[in-house]
Amino acid sequence: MREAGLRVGVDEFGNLIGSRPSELGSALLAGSHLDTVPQGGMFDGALGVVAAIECARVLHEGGRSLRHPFVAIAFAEEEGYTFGSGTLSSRSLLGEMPRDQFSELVDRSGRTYDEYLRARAHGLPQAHVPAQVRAYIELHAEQGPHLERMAKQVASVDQIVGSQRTVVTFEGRAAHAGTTPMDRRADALLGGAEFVLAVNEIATASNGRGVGTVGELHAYPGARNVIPGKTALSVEFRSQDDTWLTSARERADGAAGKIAGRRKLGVRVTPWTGSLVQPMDSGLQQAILAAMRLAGHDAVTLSSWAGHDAGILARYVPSGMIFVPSTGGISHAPEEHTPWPAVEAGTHVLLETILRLDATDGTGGTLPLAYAAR
Ligand code: HGY
Ligand code: MN
Ligand code: MN
Repeated sequence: MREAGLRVGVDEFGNLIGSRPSELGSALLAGSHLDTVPQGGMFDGALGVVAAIECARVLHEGGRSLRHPFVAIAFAEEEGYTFGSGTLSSRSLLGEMPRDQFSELVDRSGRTYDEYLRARAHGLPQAHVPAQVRAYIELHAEQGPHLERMAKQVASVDQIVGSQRTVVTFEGRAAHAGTTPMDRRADALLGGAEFVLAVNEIATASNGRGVGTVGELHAYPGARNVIPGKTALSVEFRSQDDTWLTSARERADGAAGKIAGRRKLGVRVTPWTGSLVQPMDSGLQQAILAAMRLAGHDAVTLSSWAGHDAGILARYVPSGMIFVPSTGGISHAPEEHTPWPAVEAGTHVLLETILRLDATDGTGGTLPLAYAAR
């Protein structure tokens, strides 16, 4: 970031910020997230961060100044793997994760989010994201098969998928795996296994309107010779249709209750959380499509089935996304890859979009920053 002419700092939520001042009030933000999932690939998130820095470098080395301040940002905890809460750093930044809950979010080692943030010793100056923002643009891998199948290198995003998430816990009775007859068991893992299939059935029956996943399933106490007394499952549904999400959630609640009743298990469903389908700013979509045409690409628009920080910022300031293909549609896996020509094409379109937005005076928006230290 420094070589690209940016002043570097980290904010209190761990977001890495590279700033380039200018005379106008509202800033142009570009970036993505630096964290990933276990055994993830090297494009999800990181590509958008590096592309934003590359745009700053090209402007810096070309001696090209912008009317708007430019900020390259790397959000810290978008995947939500550490504390089980996605887009955590951007939601903390915007006050959507209340500070009084920081000590309730606990990582696998038992350390709270609060302790984690206090312990950060990056040795970099404190920085803040500016409140007045002209636009936020995120370049990201599509993470699906469409662009590759269409043989296109770049697309504008029209909306980001809605989601509903919860944790379902079945409770039975831990007992000896050898001495307990089959008809005297309250095996919580059987309830969990049946529920995994119920989630899959709800989503499969939607004929593409929605998807459903149980990504984590823990059996307790988790020993070869103990009948699980408890199982906890992560459940998530996603859809471009908010109505379907509500019905999927209701059907999952019903299935959990039925399975527990039939198997004489206890069941708890933690309050569902999630977000509505989030449209991208139409003005930004037009700017991205114009930049694509200028760079010689067909105007292609896709919806995102992945969540992004752009989906959070879009609630407050004009936000847009640029997609590049994922080879084989694979992501959240070590094989994740985007062909280099598409990386270049996406970064070029990002730069063209930044220049286009810089030349015009849009309304922009104000981020409700939740910084403590001013
Ligand atoms: O889960 C997602 O869609 C994103 O990768 N965090
Ligand atoms: Mn991801
Ligand atoms: Mn991502």
